[in-house]
Amino acid sequence: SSEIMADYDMVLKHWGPVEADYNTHGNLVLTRLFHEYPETQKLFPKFAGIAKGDMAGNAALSAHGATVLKKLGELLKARGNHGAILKPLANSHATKHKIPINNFRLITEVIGKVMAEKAGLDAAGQQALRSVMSGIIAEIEADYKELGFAG
Ligand code: CUP
Repeated sequence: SSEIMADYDMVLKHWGPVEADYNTHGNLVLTRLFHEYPETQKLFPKFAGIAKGDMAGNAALSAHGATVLKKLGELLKARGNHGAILKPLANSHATKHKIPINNFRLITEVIGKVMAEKAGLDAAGQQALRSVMSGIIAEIEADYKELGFAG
């Protein structure tokens, strides 16, 4: 358990540049997610019609990307003590947005790459992010199962 705390610390050490501009980094994350994994663009009906070339300037995309990164920031800062944050997120993603669980793994990879380029997260830091997210994703998955969402 001190290992996972070191992982939280390593990622949090590079969070400053991200939280200094959630909109810009959020847009970068979702634009890249939709370019690298085009099927993910269909998950959110309000984004399905945005042309690839228009993503960088799309305010709705920036706003949702900011939301995603703010949630991740809250989870990181809670350092595992995140039941009250994660449960409602998992519930809404199962019952309202219906986001299959693998998409959380895909967005984790993209966040790692964006943080590498914009916040200096190195290979060990990206591995730390994967470790932190793997625990969080396992909790989301357990919730999905309880709710009967195949995910
Ligand atoms: O909120 C929201 O919107 C979410 C966020 C999160 C959750 C959990 C964890 C972390 C974060 N989201 Cu949205 C998510 C996602 C998306 O958008 C996409 C893809 C995947 C995931």
